[in-house]
Amino acid sequence: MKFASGNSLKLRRLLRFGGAWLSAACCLAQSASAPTPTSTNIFAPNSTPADEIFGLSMFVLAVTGTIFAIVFSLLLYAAIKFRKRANDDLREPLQIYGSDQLEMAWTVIPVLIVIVLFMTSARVIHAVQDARRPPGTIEVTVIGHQFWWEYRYPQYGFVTANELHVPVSDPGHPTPTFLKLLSADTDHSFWIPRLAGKTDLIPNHPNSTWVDPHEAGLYLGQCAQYCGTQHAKMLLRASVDSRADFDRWVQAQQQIARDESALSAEALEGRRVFHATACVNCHAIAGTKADGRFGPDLTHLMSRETIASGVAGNTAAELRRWVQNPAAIKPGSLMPSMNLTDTELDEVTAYLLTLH
Ligand code: HEC
Ligand SMILES: [Cu+2]
Repeated sequence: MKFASGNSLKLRRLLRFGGAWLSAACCLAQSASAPTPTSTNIFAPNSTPADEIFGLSMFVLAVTGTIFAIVFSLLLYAAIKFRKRANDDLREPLQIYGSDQLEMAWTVIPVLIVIVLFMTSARVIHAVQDARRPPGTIEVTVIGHQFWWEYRYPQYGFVTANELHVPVSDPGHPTPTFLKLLSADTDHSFWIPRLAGKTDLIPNHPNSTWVDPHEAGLYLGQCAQYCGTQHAKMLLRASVDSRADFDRWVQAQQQIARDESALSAEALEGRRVFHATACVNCHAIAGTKADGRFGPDLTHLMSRETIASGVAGNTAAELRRWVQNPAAIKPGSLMPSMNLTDTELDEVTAYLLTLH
């Protein structure tokens, strides 16, 4: 069932305009150095769960808007028609007690309206929560951390961070991505408005949601649950890739063999510093001794466009600035400054730049 009718098309356009303003405000939250983000417009859904929720909210808005218009017009009519006039005789009007028809009407009609709203909501909740997983479904485990996202792809055997990749889902041959939502510390909320509704990540209570984006592109979102100081800088980035691009990305993420003889002297020195300091306790780099899980997996750091959950562009300068003092970019971040010397910073940065 689709709720959009001719009239709601106009409404859709109007809301899209309003939504553009909302999302413009939202984009300001993105750092100027991050790549150009695309819309986070909640009125431009592009995936089945987001479509369903959008349709339902338009339907509810239409019903409640109609009630509002009727009640407000009657109120206005009564206030004007029966206002106090100059020649008012100040006598009470005729009092009427009890009308079976009226009382029946204002009991039955609201009950019917509530039933309709209940049924349509239940239908959407069912469609979103109990969706079947067709063959070819991608499974991703999303783990919310203060203040970044961990993405595990158990089917493919790798872990990445902060930039989710999912394939486009062709409605004729759907390949949705199901997300299992977990938290490593406190409550977070996964919300990419154009893909699906908000779903919380709660410690010890696995939740799930799914997306089947209809178009390739970059979809942005935001942790929607206050989870600590840097909640506002816990941005979500989902890259929706064509099937071929997605497969290429998966293959690249699965690579662990790296030829360290090809590293420059500076990068080798950086590698030594990295492995000699606490970096290895918090970060994993597949194929090396670094297997920390407290911070983002850095195996393919350079395959990401941003660092620190979308807050800064992934460039040599930002990486150096980040390692020197994470709090300068993200106050309250749980990565400490390691007080490296300038030379060590240059070396570590050179090493990080080799993690393709
Ligand atoms: C106590 C644990 C801890 C230590 C030690 C640590 N980090 Fe981190 N690191 C983190 C956390 C947590 C984040 C995510 C911060 C955020 O986005 O809020 C992070 C983020 C990063 C990022 C950005 C990754 C991304 O994809 O966003 C890089 C690069 C990085 N750390 C490098 C290093 C280097 C190099 C060292 C050693 C000099 C180091 N870290 C030491 C915990 C740590
Ligand atoms: Cu959060």
